[in-house]
Amino acid sequence: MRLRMVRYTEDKKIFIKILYWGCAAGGKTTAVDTLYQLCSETPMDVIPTGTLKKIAMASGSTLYFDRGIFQNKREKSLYYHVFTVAGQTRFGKTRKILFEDTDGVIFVADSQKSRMQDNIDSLKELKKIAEGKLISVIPLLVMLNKRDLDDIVTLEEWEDVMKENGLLFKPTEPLFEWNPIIYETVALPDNPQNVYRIFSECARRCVMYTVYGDGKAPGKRDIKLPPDVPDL
Ligand SMILES: Nc1nc2c(ncn2[C@@H]2O[C@H](COP(=O)(O)OP(=O)(O)OP(=O)(O)O)[C@@H](O)[C@H]2O)c(=O)[nH]1
Ligand SMILES: [Mg+2]
Repeated sequence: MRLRMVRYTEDKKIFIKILYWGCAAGGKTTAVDTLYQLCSETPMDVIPTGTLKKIAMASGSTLYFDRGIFQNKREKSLYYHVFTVAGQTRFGKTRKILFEDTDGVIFVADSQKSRMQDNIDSLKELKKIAEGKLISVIPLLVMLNKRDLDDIVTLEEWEDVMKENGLLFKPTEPLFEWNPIIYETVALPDNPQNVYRIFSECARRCVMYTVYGDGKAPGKRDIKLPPDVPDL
């Protein structure tokens, strides 16, 4: 594998950094908690190593970040460092630092209509910090979370937000095939929806960008079959 973005350690371990980003109380910590639980209890293609580290306030809201490490079961040298940012507006500086060296982003949007402006502000902040690298260099996926609640936006309404922010390409545009998939999710552990699927797709895209795109979104011609991408 030709690797640029992801990091090696001396003992040949490969680390991929996946960041959950979004406004306060959107469900980032819950999603990673549930991911941990799912991968611990059911045989999945990744396993958590150690416990999930959470630095939170008494309210449960994240103060600095959460961090979990997952190992790919087939490619045992491949690890995923999973972080969540602290979503409260006042923690902007911490979020900027945490963004450094990120290989893939999962944007967690709170589906409730009342939270739309907060989601949009958070998306714009992410765009600014990413300096044009989203999708072209850093794969992006979206959790449209809390689908179990009432008074939520439709998938189409969220697609419009993505289009308005230049994050959803037309079929004629080169990055179209790497458009962020918008997953309708429930992050709560009792009846989770799409929590593992989105993580798995993000991890897969990070590896595809690295192996076939030399750290960028690969073009169709760059992808040679059969892919030597670890099966996630
Ligand atoms: N109904 C519902 N509630 C959810 C869902 N996901 C998270 N929550 C709830 O939303 C609240 C906030 O969740 P957190 O995971 O702490 O949110 P966060 O994005 O980490 O927030 P910050 O750390 O402040 O950035 C908690 O009460 C969760 O139980 C969901 O899919 N459905
Ligand atoms: Mg949190």
